[in-house]
Amino acid sequence: MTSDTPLEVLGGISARVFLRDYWQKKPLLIRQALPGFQSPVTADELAGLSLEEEVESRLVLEHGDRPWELRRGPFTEETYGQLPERDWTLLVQAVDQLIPEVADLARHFRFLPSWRIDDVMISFATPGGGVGPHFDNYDVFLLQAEGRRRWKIGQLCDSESALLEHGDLKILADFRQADEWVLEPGDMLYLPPRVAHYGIAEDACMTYSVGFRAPSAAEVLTHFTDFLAQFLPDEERYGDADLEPAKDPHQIQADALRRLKGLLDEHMGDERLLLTWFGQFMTEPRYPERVAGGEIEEGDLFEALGDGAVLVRNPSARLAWSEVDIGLLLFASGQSTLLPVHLRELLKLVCAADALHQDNLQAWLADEDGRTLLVQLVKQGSLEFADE
Ligand SMILES: [Mn+2]
Repeated sequence: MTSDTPLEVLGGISARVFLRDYWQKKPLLIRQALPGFQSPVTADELAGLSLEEEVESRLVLEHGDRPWELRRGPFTEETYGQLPERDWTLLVQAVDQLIPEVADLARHFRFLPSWRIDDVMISFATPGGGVGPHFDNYDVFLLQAEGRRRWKIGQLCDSESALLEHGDLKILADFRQADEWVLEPGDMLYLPPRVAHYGIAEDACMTYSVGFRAPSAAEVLTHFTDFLAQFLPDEERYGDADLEPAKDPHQIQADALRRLKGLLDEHMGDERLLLTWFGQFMTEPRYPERVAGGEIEEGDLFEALGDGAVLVRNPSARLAWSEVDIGLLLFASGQSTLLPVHLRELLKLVCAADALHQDNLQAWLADEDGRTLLVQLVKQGSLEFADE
């Protein structure tokens, strides 16, 4: 399969054409992107998840204690007993980390970098339910999983766009409709960042939102400079050994600016550090407490593998790899490790394989660097034993 192969999930267009014409540019409605799609989660199971302490969930009631009332989970059985018949939505975040069949959806999006994917949020709405007209700063694929939802899309928004006076939800004061579709199970709508959208349940319905992450420019600058600063000793300062006699001692002259720019360029231009920071930042888990790991003896790990144990990626872990002048970098849940180039295939395996076991690890179990890496990933929590 090449990037020019027509993809059913993109309605028969290729990854190349999608990226060129739609990605981050304009919406794309894909009828029957996943024909025959059956939600692996029922509405009851989704409500069940929202009762759990560690699960991030919200309810939006259009006619609650106030218009567009937002409630945050965890909820109780009573919460659901007291809800009206219609016009409310339950949203549960990161269901892909809780239900493996939902995580499997990621395989349909391999034409995009996996480290750009944030999570799969699932929403269940009663008839008339919706969260109001709004925009997001992220790309999203909205997959209709059950029932029908009417999606209206509108204008391109930004932080200047007028919002309703509402503390909790960012609802647009002004929605200028451009298009409207009713999505049926298996249909999918791609929305680039900042396009106003408004989904209303036609009947009880469930929608999967495959959301992407992209750092803001402000985040890149503040986080990268914080990261850089840890490597800079206090004595490294603005220096002006080339100072010329001042014409006016009160004036900051152009040469001061030139020295500052030189200082910034010297550090900000370090590509290896930039990549290291970026890989760590993009693989930071959404819920770090779920990537805890623990102590394990190297001998015990390899004995278990020899006895048929299987390692899988922690569903809350994030992994990516890259290449630098002095070797390979593996990014695992916010940490980076510099590794020798001969581990390339192992890194790919760790990032992509459904399971790691004696058979596919064979070549690496005799390699000292490979063994060290596997132990490190288990201790760190990015890899764990599959429950049999
Ligand atoms: Mn949205």
